[in-house]
Amino acid sequence: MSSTPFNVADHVARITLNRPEKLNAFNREMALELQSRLDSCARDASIKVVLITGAGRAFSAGQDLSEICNAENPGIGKILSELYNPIIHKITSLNKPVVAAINGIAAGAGANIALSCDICVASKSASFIQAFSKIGLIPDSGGTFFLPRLVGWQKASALMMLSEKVTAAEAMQMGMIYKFFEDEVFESSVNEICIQLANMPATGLAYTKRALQASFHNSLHNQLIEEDELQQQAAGSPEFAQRVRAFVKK
Ligand code: T3D
Repeated sequence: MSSTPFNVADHVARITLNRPEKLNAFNREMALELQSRLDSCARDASIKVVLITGAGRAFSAGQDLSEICNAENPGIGKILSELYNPIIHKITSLNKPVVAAINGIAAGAGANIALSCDICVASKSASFIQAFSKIGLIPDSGGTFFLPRLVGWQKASALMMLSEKVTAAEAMQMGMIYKFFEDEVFESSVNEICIQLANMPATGLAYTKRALQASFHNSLHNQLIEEDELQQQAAGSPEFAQRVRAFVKK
């Protein structure tokens, strides 16, 4: 059985992390399969939105720790460069929105993959834990980049050093995630967000993602130039012309 089943409906690609008996901890196979799913999403123009979620009671417990103890393990340096870093690059460079639907616990690399997505929402019973410090590691998979930008340096530092678990409500309050939903309406609420995104002008969304990312390294001056360039391209898209015409007619 696939460790990341994948299906496409209504222009939304749904990728499910699927090792529920291990809380969807990443072994090598699942990490490589997720990479390949993200490549498929990049290639397929009919896909407008990508949704990543987990099977069972977890989103993902991060690296499968039993695999680290395996003699065939390629070593920590390779795990990051071959498995997690490409996942983060593929999510952030995809020119379509990626939604993380956090259905349960998200720990370690699982939590940080979630934070690298464009919109991260959670069910009320979900929780987040950096978990790395407990086992003597540093937060990876972009955690030291995303978390301080989302919640501020002090909170990020404390959450990472203490490996403190935070609830979905706390995560929303501190700006780590966009929203949480009651468990009963979580799936339908996530679907609504995805369908809404799939029906929006794709070029504008792709350039919004690009502009936000550029802001991480640009000065204000250069960011204004970036916005100017991207806005001209967005304004040149057929979607813009159609939407404005429809608005004016109405
Ligand atoms: O080289 C490198 O590895 C660098 C990359 C590192 C990236 C990372 O992600 S490092 C961080 C790795 N993750 C963790 O340290 C989290 C470990 N898990 C936990 O702390 C807890 O399981 C949770 C807080 C996530 C959930 O706790 P709880 O009480 O709800 O569940 P549990 O009973 O601990 O786990 C349920 C099962 O899942 C259990 O298996 P069993 O006993 O029923 O057969 C447990 O062993 C398994 N499991 C949970 N997390 C992992 C795991 N198995 C392998 N790897 C895991 N990460």
